[in-house]
Formats: sequence, structure tokens, C-alpha cells
Amino acid sequence: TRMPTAEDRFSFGLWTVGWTGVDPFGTATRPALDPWEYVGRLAELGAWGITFHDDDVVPFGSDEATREQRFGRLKDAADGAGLVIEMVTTNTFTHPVFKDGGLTSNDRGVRRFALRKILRAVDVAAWMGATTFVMWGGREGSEYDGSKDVYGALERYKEGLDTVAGYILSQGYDLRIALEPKPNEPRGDIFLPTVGHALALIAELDHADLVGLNPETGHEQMANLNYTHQLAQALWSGKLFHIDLNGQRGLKYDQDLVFGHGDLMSAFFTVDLLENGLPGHPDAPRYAGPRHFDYKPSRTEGFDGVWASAAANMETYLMLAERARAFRADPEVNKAMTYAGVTDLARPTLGPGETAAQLVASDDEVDPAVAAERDFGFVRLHQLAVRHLIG
Ligand code: GLT
Ligand code: MN
Ligand code: MN
Ligand code: MN
Repeated sequence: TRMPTAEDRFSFGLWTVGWTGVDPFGTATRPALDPWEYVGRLAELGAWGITFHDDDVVPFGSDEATREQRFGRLKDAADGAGLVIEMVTTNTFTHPVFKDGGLTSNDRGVRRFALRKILRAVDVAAWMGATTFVMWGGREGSEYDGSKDVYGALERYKEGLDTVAGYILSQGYDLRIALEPKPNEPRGDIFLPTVGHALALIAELDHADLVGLNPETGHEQMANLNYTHQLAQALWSGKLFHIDLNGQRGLKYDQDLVFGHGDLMSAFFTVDLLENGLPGHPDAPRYAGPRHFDYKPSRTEGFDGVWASAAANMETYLMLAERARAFRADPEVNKAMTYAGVTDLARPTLGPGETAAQLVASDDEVDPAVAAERDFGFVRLHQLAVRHLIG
């Protein structure tokens, strides 16, 4: 596979390569470097961009001067390495003050604290030139049903998002908000557990245009959902603002494996969608944003392993992109797709101007017994995908 280049628009969270390996059962297995120390190496590997939480760069509670100095130093390092800071986000989950959430904490003082922290991170995002502001509400949720007024929590979530979006508009920032769903972990149940839930909340917002999604592979898979379908629905809604690519194997804790190291077949179709768009819909919205990786280099790895795993994300993506292109270009695949009726779904079910009454009265009804005999050939089509994937 060729080396990744800036045109591929691969980006990494500083918290990914910067993860020290702390988990609920063990302490760090690697030292933390300063945030700017990750930048040069990512650029060398072929990344185009970086992303970060406010607290990844400036320790929680730092004074104004420290913020200016450290954010400025990171920006200089990114500029120097030719890396774009494409997205910035806020940490409203690590500090114990957020133990019952930020925007939806039962404690109003905490809610005000969280909202202020988010708004200050929005200013940082604009300063860094980021165009996406991710909001992952990892602590917004509960363990005990009786402890949370869910109606009120959704009202407060909306209030918070309306306030942040209104602030972005009033400041004239070129920024869009991307909500990141997750079903559980660290909370027993997290609000906005899936893409669908987040879409439903967005529809109720005052500035819905400014708010979209940042779906993560493993998060949707932790809800036993099909990640590629979630991406497709977000695209259909015009809400696929950003993505977090990684790997997950089944219903267990959030693994954050390298992209493709979980469900490889699903990763193939994710890349097929991102690179080739929806079959039969040349004019449908396409994802044009960064290919952002949100993974964790396993805690068994030293620094060599950290960089090898960062490279692995990009290599896997590029290999899958090559194979997905060949898949779509293969005449046998196109024949199988036609046979399967894949592109026929693009045709409206009613004729132009046809009414429900006309449909009921029409005499072109299929014989259900005959239609039921149709062979769709889905398995053969899928095997062609397997052939392209394995080579
Ligand atoms: C945290 C989480 C990720 C989110 C990050 C953005 S933070 O690492 O596990 O899935 O994308 O807040
Ligand atoms: Mn994850
Ligand atoms: Mn995560
Ligand atoms: Mn994520």
C-alpha cells in the first residue's frame, strides 16, 4: 500500500496516541508526553490533522496565562509540522465534578460550570482554526433509573446545545457541532445512546442546522448496530459532520481497537460508503470530512507499538479503499448488484403524479406467488465482496 498523504485527510485525537494505558484495573504502562511531542511523528506517518480536548493540552483548572501559552505552543507545533487542527472538543467527563454529568448533572452549579467550560473550549476551537466541535456526553446518563429525571435531562441537554450553537452564531465562528452517541461506559446508560437518538434530539433544537453527528464505529457496535447503516442514515439526514473510526469485537467494553481490527467486513463496507458513496445515488450527500481515528494503542505496546498502531489505522483504511474501489468497478459485481435489485431502490415506488387511489385501482399488481419466487442473489454478491476483500 502507498504511504498516506495530506489528500487522504487522516486525523488523530491527541488522546489516542497519547493514551498512557490507564484502565479500571491497572495503572499507566507508558509515560505521557507533552501534547506537542506527538505532532511531528504523526505528520511523518502521513497524518493530515490532529484533534484534542481542552484538557489534553491544558491541565484542568489552569489559569489564563497557562492556557494561552500551552494552546499557543500546540498551534505552533501543528503549523510547523503542516498539520491541521480540524476538530476540538471539551472534556466534561474526567474530573470528579462531572461524576453525575455536565450539561445534565442533577446539580445546577455543575451544569453552569460545564456549560462555561464548553463555551471556553468553543473559543479555543475557533482560535485553532477547527471547523468541527465534537460533544461526547460520556457522563450524561445514570446507573439508577430512580436517580434521573430523564425528561428534565433532555430539556437541559437541549438548553445546553442551544446555548452553545447560539454562541457560535453570535461570535460568527465557522464551526459546527457534532454529537457523539454512545450507549454505555462510563455511565450505566448514557443519554443519546445511538445515532438515531441523537438525530431525534437535533430535530428539537433551535439551531438544528449547526448540529450534526460524530458517529464512532465501536460505539454503534456496542449497541449491536450496523455502523455503516448509521453512517448512511446520518448522510441521508445531512448530518454526517465527522467520524470516529476504530475497531470493536462484539458486545463488551469499549475496545477502541485499530480500525479494521474488529469487524473487518463491516469496516470494508464503511470505507466503501465513505469512498464510493451510496450505490444508485450519484447525487446523494457524500462524506467529505476528515478520516478521523479514535482508537487506543493497546496497553501492551511501547512507543514503537504506539506509532505502528497509528500507521496501521491509515494502512488498513487505504487497503480497504483500494479493494472497495475495485469491488465497485468489477463488472461481475455490477451485474450481481443489478440482479439483486440494489440500485432499483432508487426508483420511486409510485409513478410520477400517481396517487394512492390510483395505485389501489391500478391493474399492474404483481402476482405475489410469482414475486415470492424471486432469487435476489445477495449471498453471491456478498461473496464477491469477500473475494475483493481477501484478494
Ligand atoms: C473519549 C471518548 C471518545 C470521544 C472523545 C471525545 S473522548 O476518549 O471515549 O469516544 O470521541 O470527547
Ligand atoms: Mn470508543
Ligand atoms: Mn471512546
Ligand atoms: Mn470517539
